[in-house]
Amino acid sequence: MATTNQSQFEEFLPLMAEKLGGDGLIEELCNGFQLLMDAKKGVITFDSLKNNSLILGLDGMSDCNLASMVKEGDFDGDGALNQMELENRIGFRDIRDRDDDI
Ligand SMILES: [Ca+2]
Repeated sequence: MATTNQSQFEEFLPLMAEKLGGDGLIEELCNGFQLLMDAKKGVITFDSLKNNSLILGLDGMSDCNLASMVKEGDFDGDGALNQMELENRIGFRDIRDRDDDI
């Protein structure tokens, strides 16, 4: 059912890497977690991501892509991303490799 979500998320990463550079992207996402999270819940939800999407230049992302980003990274199934889930989902080595290609 969620088979198409993966590719949407993967397309989003090089987009950000292009804007920020590989190292910048990692730094931004780690720091960005604090900015992107729902302050009450301490995790990133679809709503908090959408509300703060301008911070990371994601205002061009569709609701569908934002929802996929949360859903794909949500390993424990609580419908939100904690920091560990975010970092795991990003895959640091992947981004560094991609950055060389860009
Ligand atoms: Ca989760």
